[in-house]
Amino acid sequence: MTHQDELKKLVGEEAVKFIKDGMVVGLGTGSTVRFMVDALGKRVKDEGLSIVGVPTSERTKKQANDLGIETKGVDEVDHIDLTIDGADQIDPNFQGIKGGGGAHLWEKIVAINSEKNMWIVDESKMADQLGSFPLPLEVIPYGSKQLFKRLEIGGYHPKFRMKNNHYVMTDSNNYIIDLHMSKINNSQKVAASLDHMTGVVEHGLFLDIVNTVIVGRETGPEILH
Ligand code: ABF
Repeated sequence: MTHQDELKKLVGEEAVKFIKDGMVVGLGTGSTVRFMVDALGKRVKDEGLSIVGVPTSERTKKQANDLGIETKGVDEVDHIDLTIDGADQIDPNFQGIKGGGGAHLWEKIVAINSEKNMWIVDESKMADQLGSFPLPLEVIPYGSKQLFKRLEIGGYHPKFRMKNNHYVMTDSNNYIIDLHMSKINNSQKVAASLDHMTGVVEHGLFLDIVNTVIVGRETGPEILH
């Protein structure tokens, strides 16, 4: 296991301590969350912990179900107590970029419907400023090439996310365009401009959403509120 994976496992296991019997828990996506769901499955199996998981991707749903964790869709529950998710980059104001795993639309839907949000990250995700991690956009395929041109003209440095020469498709069968902006000086302004672009379904700026961040460090898990 790499050092980074050890830090991911550390925070994944720490996060599970915050889950109480009877909770409805949003389950994020990504490799850090995979460690958390494994630890959660162990508690369900060993302690009979009774929770309902609300997955943010088909991948997470499968992992949870395979571990015997009951899951329901976001529209099948009347509330979500706590969502635990990963992140790609977090700035000192707890603003984040998510979507490196291609799941930020469902992640944001679950997050905004959660009473509390927690991000679990290894220390490499903490940054002084957002932007060096490319900002993901989920876009409707129809018209995406025209949108791409508008993003280029707008100085967003767009790139279609491809895998083996095919467009990466999201769980909602949309494309992803990553914006290589290097620095995001005003995240609220960038979010507002992207929100109004026809064809953009959702961007990966998660602003004023998270309540707690658990950072995996050499010295152990650092819990930030
Ligand atoms: C997910 O966590 C995504 O939004 C983000 O890309 C990912 C981070 O991945 P990892 O935990 O594998 O670094 O929520």
